[in-house]
Amino acid sequence: MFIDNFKVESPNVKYTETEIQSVYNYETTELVHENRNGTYQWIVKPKSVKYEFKTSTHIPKLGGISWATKDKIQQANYFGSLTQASAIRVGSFQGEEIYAPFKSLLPMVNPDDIVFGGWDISNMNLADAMARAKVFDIDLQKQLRPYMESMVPLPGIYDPDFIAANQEDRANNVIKGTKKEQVQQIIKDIKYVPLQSTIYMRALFLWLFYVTYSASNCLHELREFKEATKVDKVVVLWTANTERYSNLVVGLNDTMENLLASLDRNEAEISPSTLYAIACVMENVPFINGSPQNTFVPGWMLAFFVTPHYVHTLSFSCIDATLLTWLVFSSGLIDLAIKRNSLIGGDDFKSGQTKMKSVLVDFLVGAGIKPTSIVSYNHLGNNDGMNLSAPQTFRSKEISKSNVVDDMVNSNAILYEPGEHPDHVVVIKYVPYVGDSKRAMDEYTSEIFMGGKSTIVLHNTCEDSLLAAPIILDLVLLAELSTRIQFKAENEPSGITKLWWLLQGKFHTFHPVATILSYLTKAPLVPPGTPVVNALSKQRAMLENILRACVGLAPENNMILEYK
Ligand code: NAI
Ligand code: DG6
Repeated sequence: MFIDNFKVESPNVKYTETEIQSVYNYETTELVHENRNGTYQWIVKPKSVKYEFKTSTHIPKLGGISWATKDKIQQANYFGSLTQASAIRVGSFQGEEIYAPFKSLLPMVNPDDIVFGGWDISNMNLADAMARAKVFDIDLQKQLRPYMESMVPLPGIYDPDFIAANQEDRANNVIKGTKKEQVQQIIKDIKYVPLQSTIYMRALFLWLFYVTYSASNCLHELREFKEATKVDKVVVLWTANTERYSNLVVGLNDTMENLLASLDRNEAEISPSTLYAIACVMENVPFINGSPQNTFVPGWMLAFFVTPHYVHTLSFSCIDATLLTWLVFSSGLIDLAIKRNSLIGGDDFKSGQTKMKSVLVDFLVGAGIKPTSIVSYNHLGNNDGMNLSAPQTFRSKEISKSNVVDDMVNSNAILYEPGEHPDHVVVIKYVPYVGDSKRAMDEYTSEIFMGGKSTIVLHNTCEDSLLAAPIILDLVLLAELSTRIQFKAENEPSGITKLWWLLQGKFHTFHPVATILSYLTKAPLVPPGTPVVNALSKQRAMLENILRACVGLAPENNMILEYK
């Protein structure tokens, strides 16, 4: 049975005019490695931590359309969106399982209410861009054209060093000036851009999207912007071309101070995506990177102690380099986002092949089967495929597609020796004729019982853009939602994020590096020192269970003990 929505009645949950408050007992474990009677043992202690959550129910402030295809009259839908088209189990009623929409868990922005705007280095209006993309049926395109032809992107930040040379012809709409001036222009755009008229959200795809709704951080300049657009929060999402990787350079982008000083010096190694991200963080506007490049330039660097109190990186001097060396996590941009408590998330939309991989490998390893070779091949003919035909941009994609089975492999030492890993190869070819209809072919070879071998082959043909658009939407909706949730724990668990919590005082928001978005990205960005989880079912459970906690519901445990 399916219900539209529900309300929780519990002494642990209170619905007020402005928020939902919940008290939640987080049942977890604490591990201790102890010497007991001369031998070291792992002791697992069950542990309960009391949390309090509060979620603002103020939802910051597009219709129905149908069109003829050769098969039928098609209605617009949000298929492929976790928040809009998936369901959660609420419980059992008279022997029947009851499900409700995922979006009924907590108040979320209705995607129909999103107002879009954005930047692009190409000045093509969205109606022409839609025709050029050749994704939507012609009848739908005809209906959408009147709404889209007046929508022209704002000039974008272009740096030919970061994307493929084959993109140069498109770059006719660019912001001039130094990098700092470009950042200032983006900030101005966020504040004052007169967003285009309300349009059918369902029509939008494959453009550099940005934006929408609420950032309540008050700048009085925002008033003009809000009045013009009737929005009160803005979310920016990078879905522009894949850039090459930026180099992590000591003194350039390793700390917040160095990054901002490099901006002042107009340093060449700051990519356009990093510039947009800086502008957003400065304005406390959530920024999500939907492409594979390392926009936030995170990395581990060799450092050394000069005194017990100071850690210096190697660029400063090598006088004391003989002293203790140390690996330190560095990212000027993550540093900036943490200091300004501004949400950042990424990297790279997880739309098809990788999603399948993070399910299949989880299933194989979880079943005690040992994947030994994974070969993922795809070809496509859209502009993304053309840009990825350059080795340096392909490399960014290769990296984000390659690390997605690490946590599953590392979870099973019965199958894998320490450091052992399946052969994993990723190939992408540009074949213009197939357009947006991407072909993805995968071969998984595994070792099974008594030296046997099992080979699974998958072939998927699918419009690339139609997989990505709902994910873009989910990222924006969930990022916005997560800025409205605050929580505190009775005893804050230890760990790398502890410092963050201490800075926050009592109730605090999630860590600005939004791991809550992991389900939607190939290479989830996590706070320094936090484990990366790639297994799709775990990512979904994490997200669903956190939202359940916000309304005082226990995590979905699938035990169904009442029927056992
Ligand atoms: P696209 O090439 O059709 O669109 C990218 C747009 O960005 C172009 O209009 C281009 O002019 C513009 N652009 C390039 N550099 C810019 C800059 N610095 N500032 C502003 N605009 C700029 O690409 P598509 O297919 O929309 O993909 C976008 C990104 O999303 C790519 O990085 C792609 O790898 C990633 N992605 C796409 C998926 C999908 O479509 N299924 C899935 C996963 C990731
Ligand atoms: C080549 O693979 C084009 C890419 O941009 C993909 O469409 C995108 O990365 C999707 O990857 P996946 O693995 O999530 O299907």
